[in-house]
Amino acid sequence: MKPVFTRPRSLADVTTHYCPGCTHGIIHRLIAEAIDELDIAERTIGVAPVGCSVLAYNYFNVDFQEAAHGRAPAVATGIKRALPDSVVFTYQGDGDLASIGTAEIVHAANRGEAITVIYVNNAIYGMTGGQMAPTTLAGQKTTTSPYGRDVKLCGYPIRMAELLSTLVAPRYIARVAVNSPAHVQQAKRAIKRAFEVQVNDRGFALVEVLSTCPTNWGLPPKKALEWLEENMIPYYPLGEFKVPKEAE
Ligand SMILES: Cc1ncc(C[n+]2csc(CCOP(=O)(O)OP(=O)(O)O)c2C)c(N)n1
Ligand code: SF4
Repeated sequence: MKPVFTRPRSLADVTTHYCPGCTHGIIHRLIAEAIDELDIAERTIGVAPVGCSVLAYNYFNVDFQEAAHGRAPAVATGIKRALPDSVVFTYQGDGDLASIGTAEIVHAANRGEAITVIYVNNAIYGMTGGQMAPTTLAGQKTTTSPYGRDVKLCGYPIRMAELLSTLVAPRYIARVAVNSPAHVQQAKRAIKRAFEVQVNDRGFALVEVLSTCPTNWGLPPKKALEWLEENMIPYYPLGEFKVPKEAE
């Protein structure tokens, strides 16, 4: 019988440490599928963040480098400049990219570094116990905002895809979600496109992926998928914010 669903070659055959129902695993799979389909595994180098995906280097069959918290775009810049034929991607949570690493991502995007950024927004600091992130929704309860995020005190949740889209240099910026089969298909297309932009020498590409954290949201996995649909997507609309023009 012909198998119709197999593990992508670029995804390591190991058990991950992610919590049951966490969608980090789906995003890993989509990245591995894109790498396989573009046949770039031999020249791909991932940059792992600090956060729940700190061990991402164990889960892909490609070369990897660990970066200090938030610094993945700076590390990726160095790798890509030293090895221009490589395909370099960062994998970063919202605490990593939109809080401690805000400067690094804004300047790497503004310089138009030819890297691919996979930005996982789960509206919370997962690894460290569910503290408020810059992306935590207004009124959302976390361990450091037990009465809900007060925007007067903490500001509004940051829409990174829109913010980075105002820069001239980035070529591809999109926001997707992985809470339903249809959204996973869209996410797959966007992630593959973000790698294609780099392979075709077109510069900086970023995909923001809305993801769940059932553990720190205090929800069972299925409810977490619904919470994402009902609460995150209205504030973080899905779509492509920057697309390379054919002539570019
Ligand atoms: C310089 C520094 N500051 C703080 C920390 C603690 N820390 C580790 S992970 C993390 C938050 C990670 O959250 P996020 O990037 O959203 O990823 P998630 O765990 O939700 O996937 C923090 C604050 C650290 N390791 N280094
Ligand atoms: S703490 Fe949250 S983000 Fe981290 S692995 Fe568990 S469910 Fe996923």
